[in-house]
Amino acid sequence: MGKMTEAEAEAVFAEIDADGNGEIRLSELRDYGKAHSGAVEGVKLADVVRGADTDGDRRITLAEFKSFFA
Ligand SMILES: [Ca+2]
Ligand SMILES: [Ca+2]
Repeated sequence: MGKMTEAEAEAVFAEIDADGNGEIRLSELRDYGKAHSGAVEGVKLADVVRGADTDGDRRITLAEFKSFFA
């Protein structure tokens, strides 16, 4: 999508990944969404889950996150 630099995407990923295990679970994304009006950098969280989770395991790795946002 090219909305962020890789460094920005990494910083946002770390913010959402509340337990720091290197994957964003849906519950982490939901918690983040509650605090941030349901959007990350203007992208709706529902679209993040649908678009960023390319292997369909319902978790978003840093690599998936970066390829979606950066
Ligand atoms: Ca996590
Ligand atoms: Ca995934």
